[in-house]
Amino acid sequence: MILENDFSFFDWEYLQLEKPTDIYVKKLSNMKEQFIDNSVVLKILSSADLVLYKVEKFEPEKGKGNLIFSVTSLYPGTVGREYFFTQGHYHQNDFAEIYICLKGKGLLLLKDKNNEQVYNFEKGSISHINSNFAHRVVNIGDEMLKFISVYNVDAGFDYEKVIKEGGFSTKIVKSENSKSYKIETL
Ligand code: PAN
Ligand code: ZN
Repeated sequence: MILENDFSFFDWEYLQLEKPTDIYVKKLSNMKEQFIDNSVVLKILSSADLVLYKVEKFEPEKGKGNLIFSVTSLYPGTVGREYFFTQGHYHQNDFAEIYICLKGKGLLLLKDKNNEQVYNFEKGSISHINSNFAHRVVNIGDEMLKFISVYNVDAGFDYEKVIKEGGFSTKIVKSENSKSYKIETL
């Protein structure tokens, strides 16, 4: 049976989910340890906190086998030389995920215990993220980057496992002339 609650509406002009079941933001203060330069983080936080991204979710039903549709809006900007990114996580359970980029220019970082990979992720990109990989998106453009994700309600978020492994060692920073990005590995 299809219920009224199973429907939502996505505004393609404003790339916005109407009537989300949940909205949250992640700020610099929530992700302090993730950035390379702690002194820059502390300096920014001493005057103001920064919203790095907003997540809107449409999660009609919690029961087993159901899906979540979510839209992430990742602001453009840098902390020191380092571009804004989503925190990144493994899934707690063995579920893959689809990411679809609606707008902007970014990179998708995937990691497991031993390896990290970097992929272009920009308007039109579709990525099927295997359940074994932690995933992070970096905004390397000068406009908001927006992407849809679709995943199982039981996928779960394991941020701790990424931290225990020492975090993502791939860092995306501004190049010396500030005109493009470069990839550094810690
Ligand atoms: C996404 C992410 C979202 C925010 O919906 O949760 O982009 O990123 P973090 O969760 O890493 O802060 C997803 O991957 N869900 O599984
Ligand atoms: Zn995920």
